[in-house]
Amino acid sequence: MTTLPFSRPEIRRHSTPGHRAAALLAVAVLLAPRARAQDSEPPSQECHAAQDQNKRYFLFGDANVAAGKSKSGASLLIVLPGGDGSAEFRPFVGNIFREALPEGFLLAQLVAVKWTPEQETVWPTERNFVDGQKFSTEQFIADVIADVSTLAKIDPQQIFTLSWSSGGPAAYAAALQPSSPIRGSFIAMSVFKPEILPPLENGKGRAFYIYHSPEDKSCPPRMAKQAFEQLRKAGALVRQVEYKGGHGWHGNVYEDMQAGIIWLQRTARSGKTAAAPRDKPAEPPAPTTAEAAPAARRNLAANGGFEEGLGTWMTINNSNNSAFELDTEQKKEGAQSLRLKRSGTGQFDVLRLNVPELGAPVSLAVSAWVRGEKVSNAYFKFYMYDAAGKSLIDDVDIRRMTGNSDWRQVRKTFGVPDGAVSAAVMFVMAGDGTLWVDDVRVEVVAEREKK
Ligand SMILES: [Ca+2]
Repeated sequence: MTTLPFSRPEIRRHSTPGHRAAALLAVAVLLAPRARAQDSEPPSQECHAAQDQNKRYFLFGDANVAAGKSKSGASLLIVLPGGDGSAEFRPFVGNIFREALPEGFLLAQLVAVKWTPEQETVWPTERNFVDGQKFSTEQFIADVIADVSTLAKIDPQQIFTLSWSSGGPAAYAAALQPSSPIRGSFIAMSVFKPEILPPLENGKGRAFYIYHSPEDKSCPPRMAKQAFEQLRKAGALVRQVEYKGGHGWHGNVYEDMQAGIIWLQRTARSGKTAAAPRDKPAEPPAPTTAEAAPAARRNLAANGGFEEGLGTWMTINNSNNSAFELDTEQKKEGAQSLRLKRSGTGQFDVLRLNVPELGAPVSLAVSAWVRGEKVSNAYFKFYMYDAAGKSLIDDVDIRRMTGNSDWRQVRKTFGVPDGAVSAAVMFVMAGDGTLWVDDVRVEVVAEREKK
């Protein structure tokens, strides 16, 4: 579980760079020819829209790669951070790009302008302006979309915003402009004040994913409910999702973000053909919370808790120095765990579970409970394969594990590429030490809608 403070988000790193790259490359070659090591920070560049130094933004992702994923062009997520909306959110937004976004996305993080020292509204708009303001956030967003469009073909049906707290009011305003380019808005922990917004009717056919904690003491939860009801009445496609923990990012942050983004993508796509009829566009509020949702998820990893012994788990003892044994003393779940003890050097040893049939998920949350004693170098990895057995994802790492640790859960969410039919979970021992594994899960976060 991750709790991110609201104003200074912590930077979550899966691993440290450096000597990791060489080891990773070797593992990649061993296990999946197409996999390659990746830098821990996603690529981003500083840009200025409309050649205006005040319209500063960070662009995450490779324009050519993103645009190449779909004939219609790349999807674009525009992020309006909360707090002071400053450049300091860049590492956190980098994590959003890496952890929460499906393939084919570019992400533009806008940097708020402080026009005067006294300015309180972080993201001023056409109707909620501040002294000295030379442009509104709506204009800023439009210029960034135009700027990114010079780098890559952007699918006009797949332009979204993600905002939280102080970013929320401007995101509502941008989406409610007449002929707004924004097709969907993920708005988290925000106030909702219709008196400073364009007419809500402008939101007809547009998607809003409203994410709010019932324990939020800073932005009243009643406003989220009001936004849901009034936007729905106005003909918008709205989903309201609650999470635990009050104001701020809590729990499985990136997973929750991804669920919202995927909903926006799907809703925007279906809205293109269905054109959102006036009286019946509404979807009931999702009864999910960050806590409740995982319990209901389908788990594709059979015997992930080793309760049936090794079962279909494969053990690959390349070094002849590893022992794979069930442990009834140390366990996280049920009666036993798997203990992988390696006492010497040699080739990598692997504990592997195949997921022979993926079905049609859009994204998967892969997790395990692990415990370590003097682990010098171990990895938790996830691969997806096409019908020919070819590995389809480049960034297969979930976590590198070293040293001593009590039971902890490690997890990562993966977007499922087109053509993926099977998968495999792997624990790789690249050095000595003892690693315990229990309660391995490959859970369906979102599924493609049945035709
Ligand atoms: Ca178990």
